[in-house]
Amino acid sequence: MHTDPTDLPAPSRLPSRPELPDPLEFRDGSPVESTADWRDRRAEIRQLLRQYVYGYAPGAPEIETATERTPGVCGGAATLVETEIAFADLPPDAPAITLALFLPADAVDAGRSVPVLLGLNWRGNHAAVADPAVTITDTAREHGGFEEEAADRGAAADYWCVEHVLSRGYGFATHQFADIDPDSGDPADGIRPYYDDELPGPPGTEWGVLAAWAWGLQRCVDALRPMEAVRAEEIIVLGHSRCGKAALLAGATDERIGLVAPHQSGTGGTALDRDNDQEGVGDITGTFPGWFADTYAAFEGQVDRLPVDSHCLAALVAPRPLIDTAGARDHWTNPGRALDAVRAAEPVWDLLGAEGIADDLPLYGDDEIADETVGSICHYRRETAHTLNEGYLDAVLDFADVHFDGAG
Ligand code: GTR
Repeated sequence: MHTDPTDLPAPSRLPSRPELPDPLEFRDGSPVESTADWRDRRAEIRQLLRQYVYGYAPGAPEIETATERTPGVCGGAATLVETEIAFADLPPDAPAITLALFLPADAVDAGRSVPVLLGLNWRGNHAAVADPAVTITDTAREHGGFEEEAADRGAAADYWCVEHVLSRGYGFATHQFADIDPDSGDPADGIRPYYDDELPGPPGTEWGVLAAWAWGLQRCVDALRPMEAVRAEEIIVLGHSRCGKAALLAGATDERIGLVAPHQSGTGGTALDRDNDQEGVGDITGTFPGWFADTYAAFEGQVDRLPVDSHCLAALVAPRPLIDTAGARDHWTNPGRALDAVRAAEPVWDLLGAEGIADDLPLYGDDEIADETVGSICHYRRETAHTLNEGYLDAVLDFADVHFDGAG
């Protein structure tokens, strides 16, 4: 089901289809009727998303890791494992990832492995907790809005709630997105230029920043999975806003990721492009021209020509669990069209024999997230604007408790 990318039509030559493309129908109109068919349709959707939305990314390079372990972090609640992830095929001065993994101390003491929440951060790993053991990287000093150490350490503590996550029996892993791409608007910055020659598509389909971040998250998965302290099948990828878009793309295109949790991811994330009266294709590609493949901007004013929409991206997660979280007052991310997307993706879970939506969605506020209330798909809202907090993290972890054996 891989078409030569040069054989795919330019956006203006794609047929207009105002209704959502059916994830269970091939481009040629034939139906997807079996798991084997879905493998082919999945590959087709993946390629269409690459070609017309996010751009083609390179394959997985060999990684080189160097790890440092510090027990007794966060007042004794955590062991910190910092891993430098470099790419064997790139020169030594090329971008590298500094991944901070916080493990619950009691699990480490008992020799127990844990599920891990993995997310991109904006300001640097040291902003996630106030403990001085966390390295302040050069990237953070250069790109994290760094001002002074005392104010910066733990500046995002109420956002990530790391100690709370650990108290629930989960590890927390994070790296700053600027390690891979600083989001400066200059395509010459970050990792992308190093792989220019390896991308399979025609001009205009090269990976954008979101695809680069997603690829970087997948390299973190490469590094985390072999770690004894990490349950390799129970890595959750979570991200907020632009990082939520990257998290969804990473989780959708990497079946090693055990659970996918885009948060307030909006356009380019879970929110559909069709009938989206909030952030449109023209808005997002105008403000952030580097985030997507160049082809995507051509759909401004003609989203009906997109052969995929965000429900197709969500469907690639199936049959794995997906929780989409949204702020009821976060209008720009269009929670309504995100909910429509997960609903429209559900038939893929059904086809694969997994329960999709169990109860009525959305779940809201203190609604219980438990075996009886959720299947493999959840859409959950809180009464907030654009932010991440403990309430959302608890929803994700409650959902993970349902799907992972004996977490917590
Ligand atoms: C907004 C953008 C959104 C979202 C957000 C963010 O300005 O329009 O798509 O990505 O930024 O990442 O903060």
